[in-house]
Formats: sequence, C-alpha cells, structure tokens
Amino acid sequence: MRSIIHAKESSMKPALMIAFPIPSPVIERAQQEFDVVHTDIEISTEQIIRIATEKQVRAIMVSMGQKITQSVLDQLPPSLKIIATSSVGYDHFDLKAAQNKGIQLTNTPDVLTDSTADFTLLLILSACRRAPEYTEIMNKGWGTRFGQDEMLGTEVTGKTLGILGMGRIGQAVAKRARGFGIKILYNSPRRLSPELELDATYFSDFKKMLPHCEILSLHAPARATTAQIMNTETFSLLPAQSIFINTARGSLVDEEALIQALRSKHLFAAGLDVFQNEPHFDTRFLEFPNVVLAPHMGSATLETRIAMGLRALENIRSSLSGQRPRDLLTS
Ligand code: 8YV
Repeated sequence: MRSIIHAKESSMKPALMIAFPIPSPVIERAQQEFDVVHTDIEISTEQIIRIATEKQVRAIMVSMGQKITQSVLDQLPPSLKIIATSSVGYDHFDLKAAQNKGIQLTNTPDVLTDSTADFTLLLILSACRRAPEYTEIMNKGWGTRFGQDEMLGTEVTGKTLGILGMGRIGQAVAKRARGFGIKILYNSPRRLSPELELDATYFSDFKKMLPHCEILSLHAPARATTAQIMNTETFSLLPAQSIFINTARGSLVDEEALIQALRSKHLFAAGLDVFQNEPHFDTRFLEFPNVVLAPHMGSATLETRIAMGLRALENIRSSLSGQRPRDLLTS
C-alpha cells in the first residue's frame, strides 16, 4: 500500500513537515537542508499535530485549507518555531494566538500575482463570451449553425471594470484589462500613488463605485470588513446585466444573494473560483449555464506552485537561522 507520509531516518538537519502535496522540486530543495516529512494528501490538523509531535518539527508548511487555530497551536510541540503557508491569503491563521505563543507565521505574496491575474482574465473572458455554454454545445455534437442573433456574448473591449482591492493582484488585473481597452475603477482602503494608479478612477466608497461597474472583480483579502461585502444590497447596486467575478475568497460573498442575482437575471454572467464552503461548494451554482466555475485554481500553474513552495521555504530558512522572514505576518 502506498503510504501518505514520506520521511527519511532523522538526521542532524532541522525537521520540517510539508503537510500537503506540492510539486517535487520544492520537496527536493527542502531535503537539501531539512529533515523533511511530507504527505501525498492535504492532511487534517489532527494529523499535523500528531506528526509534528512525533518528529519534533521546527517548521511546518501548510496550505490555505489547513486552519491554524488557537487550539491547534496549543497542541503543537514546543520545538515548533514557524508555520509557513504556501498561499498569499492567511485567513486560516489565528495571528494573535500565534503571536502570543511566539510562533512565527508567514505567507507567500508576489509570486502568485501574475497567475491569479491571468486566471481572473480567463474568468472575465469566459463569462462575457459564454465559454461554458459553447463548450457544452460542442460536447453535445453542435449540428445546427447559429443565426447571427443567437447565443451572443457581451463585448469585453471597452467595458468598465470595477476592482475591489487594488493590491498586487488587483493592479495586475488592471494592467491586463487595459490591454482590452477596459476602463478601470477601484475601491481600496488607500488610494494608489499616481504612478501606480495611472488612468484608474478611485472611489473611496465601494457602494458609490458599484453602479458604474459593467464587470466587478473581487481582489480584497478576507477580513471582518470584507465579510459578505457582496450581499443583496450591493448586488442590486450593480447595473443590470453586469458580470461578477470572484478569485479572492468565498467569504466576501453572500451566496444566497448571488444566486438570487443570477436567478433574476440581474447579472449577465459570473466567474467563480472561490466559494463560502470549499471544497463542498453550493451545487445550485451548477444550475446556471452562464456561470463559469473553477475549484479554487487561481494560482494553479506549475511555475507558480513551485515559486510559492520555494518562497515558503525561504521564510522557513530565515526563521530557523535566526533572521527575520521576508513575509513575516506576526511581529
Ligand atoms: C491557494 C490562494 O492557496 O494564495 C492564496 O491565498 O487562495 C491560492 O493560491 C491555492 O489555490 C491552494 O489552495
């Protein structure tokens, strides 16, 4: 039987657990300097605690599905110095609890900006141009030529795109969208400097931006302030026949309100990579042929996943050699 846990006999190197599957170049790099235990599946936090204790690990690499709560932190061994997530989002971390216990937490910004922005454009283009419906027609054998007035999408070129959260990923989406002659509006806690803002229009009030958004794309982190920021009221502020895109976090959206906005045809289409409940998403979304669905794959290219893993390793290396990790979230 194939074991899910891979570990070599312990050595003098510091013990590191990689608690989810990651491309092999990351494991190989890690093995050069750490005594690595890694798993073929994303293991539960109970398993993380058990293996971390058995191996007396100094560092753990996790992914965004592994929630590091106060209770998990309390059960981890005192040998542990750092938990590095291979993700930019860190809403699965209890920062305060880790801080109190003196455990360092890090994330992996920058390296997934381009792949996530590319994926956002994929969803925008697919939603506007009805890609899922065309795929379904071809899968069923096509057979009858469409009239020039049938199965029409909506033009991407020249649209107005509203971006919630103009951090690295929001800016990378804006950069790509400009290539389509798209006009950019944005709402963020802070206005960008003129060099970064370029021709984008800043709205300090999210709700005031919404009526101007022919496409709305979410790029804000999951925080108390962004929880269900898209709800019945905010969906209704979007213009009729607008397009809604989410590659950020499911918690930003009241999914009942989104389903209602789709059922009433207030939205022309949607592109969703993230859901309130992952991986067990609300299958009512499958009812809508105009919704492009993806299983949280915004950063899923080989190059990016390797870069994320190596960035997490870099943080672990710094921490264990007594330096300040580049992406330290705790102080
Ligand atoms: C996921 C992400 O980590 O970085 C993030 O915050 O959401 C993604 O990169 C990745 O898809 C693995 O689940």
